[in-house]
Amino acid sequence: MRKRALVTGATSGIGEATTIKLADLGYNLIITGRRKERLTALQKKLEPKGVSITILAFDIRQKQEVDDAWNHLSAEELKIDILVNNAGLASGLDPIHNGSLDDWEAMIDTNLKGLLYISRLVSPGMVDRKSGHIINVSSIAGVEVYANGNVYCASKHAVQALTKGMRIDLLPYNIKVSSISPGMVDTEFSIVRFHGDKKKADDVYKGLTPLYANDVADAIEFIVTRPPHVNVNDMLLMPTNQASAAYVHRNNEERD
Ligand code: NDP
Ligand code: 8X3
Repeated sequence: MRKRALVTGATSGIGEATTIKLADLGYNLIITGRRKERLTALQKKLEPKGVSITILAFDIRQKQEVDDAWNHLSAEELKIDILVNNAGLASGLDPIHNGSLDDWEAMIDTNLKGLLYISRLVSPGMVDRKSGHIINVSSIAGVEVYANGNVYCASKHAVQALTKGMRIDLLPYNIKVSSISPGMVDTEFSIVRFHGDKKKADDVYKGLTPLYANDVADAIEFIVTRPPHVNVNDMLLMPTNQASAAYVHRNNEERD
């Protein structure tokens, strides 16, 4: 029987690339995000591969929406082998004294509370079946703090702490818990961070070759294909042009 994975934030970037990768590996999928039309397009693209794709469109910050979507799943769909907690965002890049409370709440509600809402629903089934794998998409921002990254970095540091806590709590139940911590990945991330300002977003990746969503999906493929006795605790994945959160080399060469 095919295994099933649930990927949050599958409408773009890392989540979309991971969904495609997992479909290629033969997983049935439950894909989530707010933009239903994108989920539907992905479903149409992947179903010809012979896998089943279930769409759940909801705002992960709204607990009631998350619960309602969850209650639509069949008993079969509730058996989730892999959970990829990917949905997330940075909103704004301001010093702490100028920060917007709305931006802060969006990041905390999505990156932290949303991840918790989903994990609280999915993990009991894994515990009952004594198997499962949770992969939390963290960031270099969960390992280092950089100027004006304050609340985004705090939210990803919290993801790192939760990953460790989940691993300890789920240890008796044969459940793997991993995190992946990428540096700069060229997705819609910076467009969202700069509230739709495409020019500012493009400047983030100017003159360097960033990671692409598929590079992160490749790493997630590595994480999920280890043998049963091996768990990848955390994987830090950086562009060659980025040494740390703050040190970036812009060589202006053509991208790979
Ligand atoms: P994208 O903006 O391309 O994708 C973000 C995804 O999260 C979208 O599918 C979006 O779906 C979903 N999402 C955001 N807010 C909500 C919400 N309120 N409810 C439901 N879904 C939501 O960015 P990335 O692919 O880059 O980001 C994916 C993850 O990777 C994030 O957790 C991010 O922090 C992390 N990351 C990104 C890096 C980068 O440089 N790009 C580096 C390190 C980590 P929709 O808008 O349809 O709801
Ligand atoms: C996204 C990468 O460096 O913008 O998590 O924080 S960074």
